[in-house]
Parts: sequence; C-alpha cells; structure tokens
Amino acid sequence: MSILQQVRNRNPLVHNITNVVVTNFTANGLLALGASPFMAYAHEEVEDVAAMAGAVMLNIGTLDPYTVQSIKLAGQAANRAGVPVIFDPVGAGATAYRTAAALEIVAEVKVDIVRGNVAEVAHVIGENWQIKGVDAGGGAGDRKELALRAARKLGCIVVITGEQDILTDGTQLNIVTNGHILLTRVTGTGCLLSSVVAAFAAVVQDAERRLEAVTEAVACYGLAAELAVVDAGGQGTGSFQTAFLNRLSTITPEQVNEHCRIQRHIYP
Ligand code: ATP
Ligand code: TZP
Ligand code: MG
Ligand code: MG
Repeated sequence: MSILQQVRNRNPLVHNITNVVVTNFTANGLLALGASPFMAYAHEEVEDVAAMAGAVMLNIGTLDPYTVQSIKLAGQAANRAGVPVIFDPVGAGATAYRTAAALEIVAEVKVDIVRGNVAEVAHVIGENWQIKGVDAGGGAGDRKELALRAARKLGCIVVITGEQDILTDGTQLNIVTNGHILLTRVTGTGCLLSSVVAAFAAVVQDAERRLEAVTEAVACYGLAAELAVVDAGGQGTGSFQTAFLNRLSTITPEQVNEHCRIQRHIYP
C-alpha cells in the first residue's frame, strides 16, 4: 500500500514546535493530507506530547530561548520513546544566534531527518553558503555532495529542497523534480513540507524504508503543487495557496505513482 494511503488510514499525530508565521498553514496542510496536527510548546507538556506522537517536527523559524528549550525537551523525549524527529533549521546561517541554536539542537537531539534549503543544511554542519533571511541565497557548490556530507556527518536522512529536491541517507540519493515555482511565493511551504515529511515518517516503523517514505512525501507534495497551479488558472498566489491545500486533500496514490519524477542513485 502507498505510504500516502497509510497516512490517510492511520491519521498519525504529528507534534509540531514551529514558527508563528506558518502555524495555521501547517495545521491545515496536515489535516488536508490526513494527519493530525498538534502544536505544543510548554516545557511542562512537550515531553508528554512528543512521546505520544507518531513523529515530532522541530522548527526554529521564530526561535527564542524558551522555544529552543522546548525543542530540546521534545526532541530528547522523542528519542527516548523511539519517535522519529524531523528538524527544519529555518534561517540557520542568517544570524549567529540561529546558527548556534541549530548546532546545539543537532548536538543534543538525535535527529532522524533534516529538511531545509541548501544554505540552512550547510550551516547545520558548520559549512558556509550564502543565505538571505530565511531564503536560500544563490551560492555555488555541489548540492548532492553537500547532502551526502551532511547525511554522513549527522547520521540521518537529509532533504535539501529547491528547484530539485535532493534526499539522501548518505548512500542512496534520490532526486525529485516535482514541484512548481509558485511554491516559493507562498510563505511556509518549506515548513509545511517538513511536517508532511514527519507524517509520512510516522507511519513507517522500519527505518530501512524511511528514505522511500520521505521520497514519496516530497514527490506527492510537489505534484500537489503542480496540479494546484492548473486549478488556480493563473489567478495568483492566494488562489494557488487554496488550490494547493485542496490538492493535498484529494491527491491519490495512483496520481503520485503515475506522475512522480524520481531519479535514484547509489553513492557507496
Ligand atoms: P526557501 O526559504 O529557500 O524558499 P523553504 O524552506 O521554503 O526554502 P523550499 O526549498 O522553498 O523550502 O521547498 C519548499 C517546496 O518548494 C518544495 O516542495 C520544493 O520542491 C519547492 N520548490 C522550491 N523551489 C522551487 C523551484 N524553483 N521550482 C519548483 N519547486 C520549488
Ligand atoms: N520568517 C521567519 S520563519 C518564516 C519567515 C518568513 C517562514 C519561513 O517559511 P518557509 O517554509 O521556510 O518559506
Ligand atoms: Mg520556499
Ligand atoms: Mg524553510
């Protein structure tokens, strides 16, 4: 059975510690897909919520010291409970504080999946890449090699998104070319993708199958955007955002199977 169908059947609880910009969009996107969003930040409860969740998504988009501590507590509780942890290092590299927080989080929490733009992923492993606020700068360098280095250094799956999405566990490397430029004109589409990846990871117990699950999540998301562009009929980004949520709720496993564009490589 497709992993998308398993998400719809099992309605996994996804604990999100995310940013104030994208909270509502993330909750609605997860609901549209068939998952169950839960946003919880209080130090008094984050460990309980993380331990009961199917997956935990940690995002530093509008971080402050309290939230960074929430993230560490939730991440460590998820680690103890064997719950997969997804980290979105929004804006790592943009300020010294953000970079330091991202480095602390990956040092103190065993992260299973990192999803970010190319510059954020570079800064999470102490490398340099041009960044402009929370958006990837231009930057030169080999994105595939960077993804492989990051996956090997962090011992986790790394997803670098952009025009092409690169996903790797340090040996297998998949490239997904579904998606649409309009995704870059709506805030929170990267953050929501991190939560969608969490929902797919939640229903796959076997870590060996996790890269395949994440690849299906990214292809499904990109394809939903392509279909939404057609639905929105050139009316602009507001209509696209609504059409995109509609497509997340109606996209079928058959459509994903037929229209996903995935290249698979091995880097032994
Ligand atoms: P950034 O802040 O750099 O935009 P992000 O966290 O918003 O990063 P993106 O890289 O924008 O994350 O990825 C979000 C979604 O947008 C992914 O599905 C990705 O495939 C898609 N996407 C990003 N850039 C493009 C593009 N140029 N063409 C098509 N799809 C894109
Ligand atoms: N500022 C701080 S967090 C945030 C902005 C605009 C949202 C970023 O969302 P995404 O998904 O990385 O575009
Ligand atoms: Mg974007
Ligand atoms: Mg982002």
